[in-house]
Amino acid sequence: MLIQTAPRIRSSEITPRSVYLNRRRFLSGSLGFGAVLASAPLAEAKFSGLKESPFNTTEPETPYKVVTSYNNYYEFGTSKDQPVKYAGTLQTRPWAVQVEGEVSKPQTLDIDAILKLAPLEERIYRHRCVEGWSIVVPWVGYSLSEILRRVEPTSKAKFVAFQSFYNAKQMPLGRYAGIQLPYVEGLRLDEAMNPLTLLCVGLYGDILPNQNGAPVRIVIPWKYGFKSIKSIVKIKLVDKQPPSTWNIENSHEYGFYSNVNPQVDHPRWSQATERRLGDFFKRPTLMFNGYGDQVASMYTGMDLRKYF
Ligand SMILES: Nc1nc2c(c(=O)[nH]1)N[C@H]1C(S)=C(S)[C@@H](COP(=O)(O)O)O[C@H]1N2
Ligand SMILES: [Mo]
Repeated sequence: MLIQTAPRIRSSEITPRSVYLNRRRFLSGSLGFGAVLASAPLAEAKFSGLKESPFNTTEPETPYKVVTSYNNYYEFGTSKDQPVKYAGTLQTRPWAVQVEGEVSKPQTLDIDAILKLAPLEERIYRHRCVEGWSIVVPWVGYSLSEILRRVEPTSKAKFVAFQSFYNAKQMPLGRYAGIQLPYVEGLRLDEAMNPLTLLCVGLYGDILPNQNGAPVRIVIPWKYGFKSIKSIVKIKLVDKQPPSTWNIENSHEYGFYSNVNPQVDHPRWSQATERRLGDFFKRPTLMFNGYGDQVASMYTGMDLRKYF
């Protein structure tokens, strides 16, 4: 499913990593955006010695500037240019994530414990938004399964429910979001345990900017972007399919599974193609966003039109 042509020599292979990360950020920040360049921290990126992941795509990465200034984060405004302007009010310390529900060892994990729980990897994933655009992002994190294993799910655990932080003072635009907050999402347990499902704490070798879901989010590369819930404070293992924000708002248009599928159109537009941000031409969208080898077997025998 994931067809890779001639291996691309990444600059990371010929340049010391810290130099490369800073240069990459510098370059991506300098594409005509002087203001951002001035404010971008050019100091050493926070994470070093990141493990390379076998799941990395070799497609060109979307510039840092684009990934961090064209966002979807309704708590900080409903248009794509608002989160970068308004997410500064989010307080990411102290921060804890409660892991509870159908588990033998419930835990409240402080963000600093989360950062040290397992070796951090760089995961360069394609990310496909339900609205038809896509990006390639070098995320930082580790498999969510690392945390789920440690809390020991009971035999009743069938799904995982996630909840974002919500605070009206820090997120004054939340009341105009037009969706119920806090933002909630969910996965089937096997989807949550899949090694591709990332507990994400950074991008481009650095910590997550607030607008991208600081200090910790989930990234699920074979599903539409709205499944990748930001700024999480709760992970609850449950026995029934949990509610998910866009399904609550419009169950006709947004299903629970929301696997990227070029054959199942959104009621109001086609999902057959996508525009990679920065590209002029659209490209075909791949089944499971190109991650079929890793995930298709989880859906054998399921009617993906019914479970869209
Ligand atoms: N809490 C929360 N999480 C969220 C959203 C949101 O509005 N609130 N938007 C989702 C959508 S629709 C997308 S496409 C991705 C965007 O992630 P990015 O801004 O890092 O690219 O975040 C998802 N997670
Ligand atoms: Mo999205």
